[in-house]
Amino acid sequence: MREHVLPGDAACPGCPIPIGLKTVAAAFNGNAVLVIPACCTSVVVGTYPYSSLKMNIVHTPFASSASVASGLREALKQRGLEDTQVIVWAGDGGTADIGMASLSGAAERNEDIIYIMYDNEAYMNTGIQRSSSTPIKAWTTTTPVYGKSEPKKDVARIMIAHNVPYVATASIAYPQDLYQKLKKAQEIRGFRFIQLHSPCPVGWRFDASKTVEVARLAVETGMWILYEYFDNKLRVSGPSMPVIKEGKIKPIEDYIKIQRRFSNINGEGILEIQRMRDNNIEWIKKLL
Ligand SMILES: Cc1ncc(C[n+]2csc(CCOP(=O)(O)OP(=O)(O)O)c2C)c(N)n1
Ligand code: SF4
Repeated sequence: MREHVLPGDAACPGCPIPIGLKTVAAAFNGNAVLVIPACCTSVVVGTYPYSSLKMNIVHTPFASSASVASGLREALKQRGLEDTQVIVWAGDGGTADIGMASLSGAAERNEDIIYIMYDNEAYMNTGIQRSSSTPIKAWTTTTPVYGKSEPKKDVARIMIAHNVPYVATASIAYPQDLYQKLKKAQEIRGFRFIQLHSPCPVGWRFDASKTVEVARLAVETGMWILYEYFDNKLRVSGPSMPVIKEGKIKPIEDYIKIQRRFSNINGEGILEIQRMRDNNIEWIKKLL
């Protein structure tokens, strides 16, 4: 993977993006075209000929990534390049908000593409603005001081409702799990969606050395649940098994207190987050 993800990129220290990109490059051995709408990754990988990612990249306008990917897929098919994967790599702002219409259209048409939403839960590149994927009570520069009033939009669930062949959630704390999911997605044709939880030290206000720890705590506290959905079945992934199957779950305070974006939260706010987490777990359990 070193051949594809080069050192010396423009990411902030502790950025989750290179971890995700390394795993993608390893899973596809570089045989992919990455479609990237405006986001931190546009800056991290840079533009030709100075790109830090040695893969084919198409930088797209914000709202059109899934449409551009659909067109690329068709063009590659016409040239007999069926094995080259077309992958959208987009942030939560570009996916849950601005790209939602083209994403929904591509999913409904069952386009033969892989869509990866790396979810750092805000618009980081333009200065930590709230997205619809920002969790309830989290601070951003466009939320009240006591945090966001609305709950996180569940894009993976929206994709399941589109009846696409493959939907998964993943985390940068578990690259092997992500790798296996990318390999699974590679075996399947049609629309595939992966939502990758990606804690951002700058926007979430934690020390740059703690990115993987924060990501792991999200899973261990049940705030982020890893699963796959295919053949009309939901399967919980290994790292989330203790939470879902054995009820082994860490208190949400372990996750919340390590990040300063929740520093103005009170007891009622913590209970509200806990209710959301418990509802999510119940939803997963009903589908097992
Ligand atoms: C149509 C349009 N509106 C706004 C922008 C400015 N812009 C560039 S990156 C960005 C934030 C992207 O957020 P997200 O998709 O969550 O990715 P992140 O920056 O967090 O990696 C915005 C608003 C733009 N490039 N194009
Ligand atoms: S703001 Fe966050 S996601 Fe963006 S480059 Fe910096 S660490 Fe990475």
